[in-house]
Amino acid sequence: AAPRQDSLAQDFVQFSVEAGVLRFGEFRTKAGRMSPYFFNAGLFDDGAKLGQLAQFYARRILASGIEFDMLFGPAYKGIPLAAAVAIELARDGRNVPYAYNRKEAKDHGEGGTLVGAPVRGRVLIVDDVMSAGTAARESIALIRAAGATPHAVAIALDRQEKATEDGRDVDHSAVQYVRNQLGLQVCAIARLADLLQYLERHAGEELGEHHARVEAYRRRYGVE
Ligand code: OMP
Repeated sequence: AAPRQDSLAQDFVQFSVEAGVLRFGEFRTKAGRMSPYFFNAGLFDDGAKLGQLAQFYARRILASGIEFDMLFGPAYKGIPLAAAVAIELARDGRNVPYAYNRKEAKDHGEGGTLVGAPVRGRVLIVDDVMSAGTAARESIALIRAAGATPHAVAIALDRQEKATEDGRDVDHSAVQYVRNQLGLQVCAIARLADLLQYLERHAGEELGEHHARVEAYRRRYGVE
């Protein structure tokens, strides 16, 4: 049977393609893989796009049933994300505190300086993309060091690919690691599977031509 279509995810993939955030070509990922697609959340670069993005996050977060006391946005890309999602959640009747970190402090070995609301309770990390999971581990350590509980992660895109450990591919994805080993809940607006479904829906069009390359990438680096 064909997998069920997730309409929020489909709408989000379409929005990302139209905004030029999700692009097709040849890109080198942080883990050094040559990817036929790349999601650059920094290109949600005007008020309207950032507002729409925040609506997608808020809808996914509220529908997930994940419980949280505050939001945390990891520097740099997570900062506007957490701020925008906090505004959107407040509009939806769920006003929660938010905080973020400075990167500079970490360079001086001070363990990261936190800005915004006091970091306490169950913290929901708002980030852009999870590939190998490096960024998530850093945020988790910062939140623990502040004496709070890293409880969940909300991301825009789960690339559903093998995480790396000491430069080698392992059998689980970063999201699976964060969920199963670190015990955090994770929700993603869209996943690689949704992107593939979107490209399949556009078979015969220009967009559909990327399906084979993205599918080949999934076979090589993807997880179930
Ligand atoms: P990990 O920290 O290894 O999970 O990789 C996530 C980071 O990779 C993101 O925060 C981005 O800096 C970058 N990235 C994207 O933004 N979009 C992608 O499609 C792929 C990556 C990536 O390099 O893997």
